[in-house]
Amino acid sequence: MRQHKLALCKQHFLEWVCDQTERNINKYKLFTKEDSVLVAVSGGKDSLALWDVLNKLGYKTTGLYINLGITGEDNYSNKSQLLTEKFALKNELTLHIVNIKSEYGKNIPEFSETNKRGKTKPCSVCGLVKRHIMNEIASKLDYAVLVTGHNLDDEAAVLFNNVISWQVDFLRRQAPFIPAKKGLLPKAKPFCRFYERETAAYVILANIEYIEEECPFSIGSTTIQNKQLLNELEHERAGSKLAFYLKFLKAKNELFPDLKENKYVDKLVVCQTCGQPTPKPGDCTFCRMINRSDLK
Ligand code: Q46
Ligand code: ZN
Repeated sequence: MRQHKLALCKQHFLEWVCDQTERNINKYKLFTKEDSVLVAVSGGKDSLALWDVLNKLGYKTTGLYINLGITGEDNYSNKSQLLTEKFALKNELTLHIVNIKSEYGKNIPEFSETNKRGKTKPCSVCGLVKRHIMNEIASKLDYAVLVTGHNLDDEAAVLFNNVISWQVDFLRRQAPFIPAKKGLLPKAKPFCRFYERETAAYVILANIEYIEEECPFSIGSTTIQNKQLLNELEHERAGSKLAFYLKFLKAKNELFPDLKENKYVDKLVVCQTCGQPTPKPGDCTFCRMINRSDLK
């Protein structure tokens, strides 16, 4: 690992990932061994590696898998659900499964087709649906925190995108831990300092079966382009991706001296249909999408 000036054998690498995860959890005060933790699992390497590590470290975890109904050549959603179920069974862990087609009548591609103003990008619909379901399940079942497998490459790509378009509100909100407020469950990213190569190495060395194919909708996305650019930079200057992200976290207090106020969260009200937080009175965006007459 050029970025850390470190080389480890298999056994020590697996231990290193567990130790570093524990360190991140403590450093960013994400959660404790007493908290019930809901892990959002997609069947991909990051979320399965995270669930495995948290389980090994003795945290109280339950998985949440959302079947998005994405097919493509490899039947992406069904395959990833099978692998997630297999992992849960092997490790005797509880897994909640939500199938959006059975629950809400349409899958992600269908939701993205049926919009009054024309087609919406599948990833926008998908993000909205996932955020809604994750927050709903976590609050209903009383989990203390929702954790996701976002790694350093994901965080650096989002940061890069928000910087080049100066999305100040998004920059303000980007952090390894987002505290609870007004019906929004706390969210934590214990893997935010791991390179994608490190989580990939972890699943291979720990013998975890995961979905290797990417979601067909991710091909050519801005996030993937940003990741490629950052990988080129990383290739020239090892450690630059980590420095970009960590120095941003450090600079945040200076950039946003009023960081404790969160204008977005302060404005939230309760959705009249589902009871989840929404920025405007009435129905939230999710309920509007589900109830829109052209979807029936
Ligand atoms: S699953 Fe959903 Fe991603 Fe596929 S449709 Fe886009 S957002 S690319 S993490
Ligand atoms: Zn709602």
